[in-house]
Amino acid sequence: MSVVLVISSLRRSTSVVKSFNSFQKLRRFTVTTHPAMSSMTVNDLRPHVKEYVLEKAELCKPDSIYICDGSEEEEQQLLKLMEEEGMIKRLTKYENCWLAKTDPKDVARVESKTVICTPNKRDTIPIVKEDVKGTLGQWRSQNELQQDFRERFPACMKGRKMYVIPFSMGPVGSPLSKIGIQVTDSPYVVASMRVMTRMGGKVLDTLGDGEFVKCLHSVGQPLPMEKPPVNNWPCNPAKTLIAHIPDQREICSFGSGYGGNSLLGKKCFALRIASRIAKDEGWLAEHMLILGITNPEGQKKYIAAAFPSACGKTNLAMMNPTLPGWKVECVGDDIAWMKFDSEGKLRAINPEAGFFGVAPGTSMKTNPNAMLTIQKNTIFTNVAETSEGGFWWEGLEDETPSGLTYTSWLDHKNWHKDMLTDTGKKILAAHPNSRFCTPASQCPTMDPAWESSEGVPIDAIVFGGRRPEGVPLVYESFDWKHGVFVGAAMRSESTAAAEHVGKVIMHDPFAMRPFFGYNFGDYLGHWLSMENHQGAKLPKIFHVNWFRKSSEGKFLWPGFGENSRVLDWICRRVDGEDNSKKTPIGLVPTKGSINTDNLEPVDMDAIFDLPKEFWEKEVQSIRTYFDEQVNRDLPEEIANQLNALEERVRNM
Ligand code: TSX
Ligand code: MN
Repeated sequence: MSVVLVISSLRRSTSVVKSFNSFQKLRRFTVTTHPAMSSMTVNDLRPHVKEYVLEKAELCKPDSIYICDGSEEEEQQLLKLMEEEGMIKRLTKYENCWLAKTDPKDVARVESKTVICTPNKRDTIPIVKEDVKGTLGQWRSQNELQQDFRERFPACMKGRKMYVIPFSMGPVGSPLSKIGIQVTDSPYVVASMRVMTRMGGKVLDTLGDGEFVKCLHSVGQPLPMEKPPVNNWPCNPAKTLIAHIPDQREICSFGSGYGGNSLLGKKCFALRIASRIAKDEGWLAEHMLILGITNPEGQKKYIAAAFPSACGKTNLAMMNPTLPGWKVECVGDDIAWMKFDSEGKLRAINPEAGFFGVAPGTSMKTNPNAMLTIQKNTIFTNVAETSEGGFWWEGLEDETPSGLTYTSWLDHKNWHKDMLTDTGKKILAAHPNSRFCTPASQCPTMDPAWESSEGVPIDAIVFGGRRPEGVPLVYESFDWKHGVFVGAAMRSESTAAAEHVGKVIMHDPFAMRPFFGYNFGDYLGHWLSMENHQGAKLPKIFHVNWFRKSSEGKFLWPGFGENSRVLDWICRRVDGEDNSKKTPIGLVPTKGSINTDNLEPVDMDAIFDLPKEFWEKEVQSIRTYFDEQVNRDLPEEIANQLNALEERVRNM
C-alpha cells in the first residue's frame, strides 16, 4: 500500500489517495498531544492538509503524530526532550542556547544525493556536451525515483513521532509569501524550523484551502536501531536522498538531519521549488542577501546581492559602514524573493525568519552584529565548547579570555590549536561548516521594513565573487542583458573538494549552481524576460570583488565596513551621477569617484587594472563553460553578449 501511495504522489492524480477513508487511516495512529504542548490534532487540519499528513503517516508509519503550534512552550518542551535524549546540550554561558553535534558523516549538504524529478530531463538540466559531467543539478526519472522511495520511506518512522510543521516562507499573509507543510521525525528540525521560518497555527489559518508546498523529511532510522546513533544523531548517510518534484510542489528528503538537507523551507523550498514557481508566475527566487543603505542625507536604497560561498555574504548583510553618516540595515542574508509591483518596481522579501550562518570566521572583527545576535535563543551545530559553557570556533582566537579549556566538535577534550591527527593533519575545534541558527529579530541592525508584507524596493542588484586576479573592485553592466550575462559568468575561488588540489576558480552562475529548480538555460531566459515586463523599472546590475590580491599575494582592498565606499559609488550610479567610464568589461568608477577619505593607503590603480591577457583567458573559460554545461540551452542573447565581450577584449 505504501508503494501505491508513493506512486500516486508522483503522478498528478491523487484519486488513489482520495479513495482511502481518512478515518480508517487515522485510527492506526496514536494521535496524542504532549502535556503543555499543542492541542491540535490531525482532525483539526483542513482536508487537503490532513490528506497529505495521513498519506505520509501511512507510508512512514510513525508511532504518533504531533501538530506543531510554534509556541514558546512547545519549543522549550522539544529542547528539553532532546537534552534528555543527549542530542543537544545547553550552553550555560548564555540564555537558551544549545549545542548539537552531528554524526560526523552528516555535516553538510550532499549535492551528489540531491535530485530533481521532472517528466523530461531537459526540464531540469541543460543537455551537456558529450563526455562532460553536468554540474548544474541532477535529474531523476519518475520510475527511478519511485524505486528510490520504495527502498527508503516505507515504515521509516517506526518508533518515532511524526511532527507536522505548518510554516510560512515570508511574513504570514504577505502576497509575496508561500506556505509549506513539513512532516519530519526530527525534533532538531522542528526546533530549527521554528527559528528559520514563521511556524504554527496562524499559518494554517492563513492557508485555508490554499496551496502549500509538501515537505517530507525523515532521518531514515526507524526504532529500534541496529546500532546506537553516533552522537545521538540518527541519520542514514548511505541512503541519503533529497528529492524535489517541482510539478507537484513536493520535496522528499531522507537520511540526513543536517540543515540544508532537512530544514526544507530553505534551499529546497525557497530556492529550488520557489525558483520554478517564480518562473511559472513571473517573479524571481534568488540566492541573495538584501540590505538597506542610507546616506548621510537620509536617502535610502535597497540592494540585493548574490555571492558564492566563502565571500562573506552574511558579513555584508550585517555590515557596519565605516563611511561617516552612513547606515546599513539587514533585510536578509541568504534568499530574496522579488516581484514587480504595480508601479513596475522590483520588490523583495526575505522568505526566512532566521540566520543559519557558518560559524567559523564570525567574530567581533568580521561581523559584530552576528555576534550580538547569537547571544541567546540560538542553536549551534558542530562548534566547539569552552569550559565556561560558551561556544568557540576558529576565528575567535583574539576574542576569548585566557585560561579556558576547549572541547572540539569531535569531542577532543583539552583541544588546542596545535593538535594533529595520526596522519599529521590539523585538528579543528569546530567543523568548517559548523553553524548558528538564530532569530533574525535579534540582529541589532534589522531593517524596520524587514517583515513588510509588500517587500522592499530594490534599486541595485550586485553579483560578486572571490577573484584573486584580474577582476576589478566594482563595475556596472552596460544594460540589463549584459547584467544577466555578468550573473551567468560568475566565478569564485573555492577550496576544491578533492584533496591535494589547491584553490580553483569555480563557475557559480548567480551563486545558484546547486540551487536551480529548473534548466539553467531557461532560467537565463526568464531573467532576460524581466525586461519585457510592462512598465518595468529595472534595477541596475553591478559586479564586485573584495578579494583581489597584489603580486605579493596581499589583499588589495581592506573589505568589511570599508565596502560601504563601494556601495556609496553604486548608490550614486543609481542616482544618475556621471561617475563612470566605459571599459571593455563594463562601467568602472572614474578616477577619484570612490570616496577614499581617511582610508589607509590603497593601490586603486591595481584594484581597477584590466589586464588584457587575463580577460582573454576569462572569455575562453566562460565560453568553454557555456559550451560544455549549457550547450544548446544557452539563450542566443547570452551567446551574443559573450561574443561582444570577446570582441571588446580583442580591441583592448
Ligand atoms: O566577509 C568578508 N568581507 C565582506 C564583509 C562585509 N570577508 C571575509 C570572507 C570570508 C567569509 C573578507 N575578507 C572581506 C570582505 O570584504 N575581505 C576579505 C579579505 C581581507 C581579509 C583581511 C584583511 C583585508 C582583507 N585585513 C586584515 O586582516 C587586517
Ligand atoms: Mn546560502
